[in-house]
Amino acid sequence: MPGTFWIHPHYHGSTTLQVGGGTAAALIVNDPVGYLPSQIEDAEEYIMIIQHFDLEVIQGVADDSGDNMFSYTGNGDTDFLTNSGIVNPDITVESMEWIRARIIYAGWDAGALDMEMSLTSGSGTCEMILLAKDGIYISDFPRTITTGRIPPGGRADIMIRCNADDGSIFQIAGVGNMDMGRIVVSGTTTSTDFESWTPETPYYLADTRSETVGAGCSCETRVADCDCEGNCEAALASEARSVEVVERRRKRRQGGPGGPGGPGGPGGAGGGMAFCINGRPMEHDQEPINLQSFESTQERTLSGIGAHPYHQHTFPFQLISGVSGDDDATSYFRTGDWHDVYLNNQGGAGASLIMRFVPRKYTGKMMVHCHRLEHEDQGMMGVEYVHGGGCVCDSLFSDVVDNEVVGNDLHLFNITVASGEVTEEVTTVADVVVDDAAETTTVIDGTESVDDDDESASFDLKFGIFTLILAMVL
Ligand SMILES: [Cu+2]
Repeated sequence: MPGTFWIHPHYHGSTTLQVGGGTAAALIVNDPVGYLPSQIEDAEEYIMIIQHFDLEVIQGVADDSGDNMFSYTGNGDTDFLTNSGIVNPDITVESMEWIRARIIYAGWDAGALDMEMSLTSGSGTCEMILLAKDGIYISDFPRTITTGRIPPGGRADIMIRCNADDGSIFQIAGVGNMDMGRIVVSGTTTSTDFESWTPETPYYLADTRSETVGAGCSCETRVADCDCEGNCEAALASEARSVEVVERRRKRRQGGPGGPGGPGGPGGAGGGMAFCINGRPMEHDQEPINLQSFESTQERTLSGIGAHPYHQHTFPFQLISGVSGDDDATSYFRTGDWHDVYLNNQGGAGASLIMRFVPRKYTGKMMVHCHRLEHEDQGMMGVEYVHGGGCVCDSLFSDVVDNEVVGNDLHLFNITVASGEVTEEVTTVADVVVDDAAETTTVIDGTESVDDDDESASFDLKFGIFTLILAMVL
């Protein structure tokens, strides 16, 4: 399905520093001609890459990780948003003109974007109509929303129309009411309200709500601390690393080198500073959280999604139940919607969600992680594994029995790590050595634009100059 996506580096342990330091770009898959209703297709598009620069926090992350490349000299605001590289840009529209905002919240921190618009000069009102989330068109367009609750890492395509006097100004704000752009009304035109539109749905986004979940394919994914909660057998192989990661983090928090720390007992990694999924921190060649049976409907009960933005690679997932706020007329989240990142604190931090997806086309690893990237860097990341065998919850590599899947397009890997055996060195933020020679700087000129009838994936940056600083240490 065509839609709004983005790219960012993912070097484990340095993701916060790199994304929080500015490395992000839009990836737009254009709509085929005639795919959308003409009023949407004809609307002017604005790509809004929303980046949060909290320079003091990022400096702290750089210090924690031993990085000496990031630095800033502050003589003003150290905590602000940019909109495609510009602080609080003006977007000039005509009264009653529909525009399509492709909003990418290139977020790395805790909260949702919570985008809202308010009149600051003149008179009038603006509407926000949700069109798509995470690059997937919603099935109940047009849905009026009042708050764009885009989780960190999430995207939303929102149709915006202001009915206002000439010269009126609307402030767009997000992330704790910081400025993210102004809509300036100049001139007037005519338009009509949208009629309902249901997108053509590709096979991989077929509705899963009435599907039968595959045998044994209903599993838990707990985005939480490192308590193994009765699933310690699966977590045992990671126990030594879990303790190690936590000890290193504790040392950084204390600001000194500290001692080596004790090994701790099973589940002894707690202390409130550990970031795990299903009791395990991320590690190289990690045992899968769950094994997925290829082309079987998967169901996950996600916990922790009131506080941690859960992000899943490869396969978007459909919201099945437990969608907090679903009964609001203007809810950003609704049962049946598709997402690839989900954070919804309207049901409290302890809220949980049941979601489904079907692994098709690809087998092999499917990454999941918290999109509060400091959590991810410290271990709140994991891998599921799609294979030709059956589903196994809280699995180990030793459970991987069948890689012979017809249609496999992904590189498979042969894992020989037996249950309980630890063979890899720990790599944490503190271990990453930055190679100065690896730094490259790429500048994309913002004037580049791609015709609407170009169906290929394209970069299309409409606001000014956007600079990518790629400091990949691969
Ligand atoms: Cu988190």
